[in-house]
Amino acid sequence: MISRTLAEQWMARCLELASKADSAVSPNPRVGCVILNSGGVVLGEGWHQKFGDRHAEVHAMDLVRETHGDHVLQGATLVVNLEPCNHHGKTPPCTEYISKSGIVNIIVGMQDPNPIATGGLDQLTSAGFNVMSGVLEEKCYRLNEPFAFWQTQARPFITLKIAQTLDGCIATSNGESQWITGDVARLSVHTLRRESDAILIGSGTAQADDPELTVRHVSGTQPMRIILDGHGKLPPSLRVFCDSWTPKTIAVVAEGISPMYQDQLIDRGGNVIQVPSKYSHVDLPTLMNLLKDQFHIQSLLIEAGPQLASALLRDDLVDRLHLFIAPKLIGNGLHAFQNIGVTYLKECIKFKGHSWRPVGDDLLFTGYRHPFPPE
Ligand code: AOF
Ligand code: ZN
Repeated sequence: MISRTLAEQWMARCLELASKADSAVSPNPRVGCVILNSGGVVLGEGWHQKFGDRHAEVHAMDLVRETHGDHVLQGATLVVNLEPCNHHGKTPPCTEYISKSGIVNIIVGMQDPNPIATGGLDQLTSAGFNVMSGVLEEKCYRLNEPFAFWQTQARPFITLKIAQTLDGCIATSNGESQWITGDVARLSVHTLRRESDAILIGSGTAQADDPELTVRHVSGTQPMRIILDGHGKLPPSLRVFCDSWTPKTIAVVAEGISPMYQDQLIDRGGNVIQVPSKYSHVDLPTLMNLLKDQFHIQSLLIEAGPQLASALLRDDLVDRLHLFIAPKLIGNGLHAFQNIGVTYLKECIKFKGHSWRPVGDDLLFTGYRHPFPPE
């Protein structure tokens, strides 16, 4: 068995491979796998590419066999960020495939939170494999936190994305907001989008920016586009209501509202859903439950203005915050947040497991609301 330090290096590679997956794998997890020979040299790599397809471990083993033949797996090490599955789902259990392969060492990042598929580690341990587990466990968990959340929660895992200046402004006082952050940060937003099942914006953002909400700067599966338009007042000419991705558009209006774009959007394959409102705004918790139940959305990226961002925080509907900070000042501009329910310092909304990463000229803060290990 290789050292823990080496195992961590290969696990980091598994996470890179897993990150190639976009929402095409949803609601399944993002998984990458590396296979090493008995001398610790890499024989092959695989990743889970599409819902219903081969699991990462099987993909990697198949590639090794095709390239080098069956015999090279004798005495090999398999590294994977998620516990190999132990169930008959759309594919047979990976544990079975591994057991017949000649592999002897298994290195795993995290246990499978899916109660139906877990048990692989115990199974492999009792079958006599050398097992090393919990390698880069927190990183593995954070990569698949939407998948873990999906197992127990009634709504999608929600990521809030904000782009602001050093002094917390997302626009000037006359509403100018394009662009606060630089090119590199804007590109990385497209990567965040391609990792999500759906992107949601409020009517203010839809009206002001007329965004396409595509992943055009990176290749990948187009996520669903959800437009919050409680009063149904947005113009039918907005791109999300008439471009080639309209089948991926869901407009959300309050109960009893039929917006002008309704027929046009439905004819083009899009959706209009009515959600009960509270204090003249669409009830966000109800909407979120519906997005899971009806549209099977596991990870939701919200690109919000101040009203929506603040409402989400008040309703405790933010699980991860991505905050881009540009090295600029605006002064008297529009602030990212309004009332978020904090009066006393002890009530501040705090983030866990956070990181700060330079992205071009800007800085990206990523923080989580839920602890690791999960409670
Ligand atoms: C994946 N890809 O690489 C791994 C998974 O219905 P199935 O047969 O595709 O099984 C899905 C479950 O298998 C999934 O929820 C997870 O618990 C487990 N592992 N799934 O899609 C993979 N390793
Ligand atoms: Zn599997």
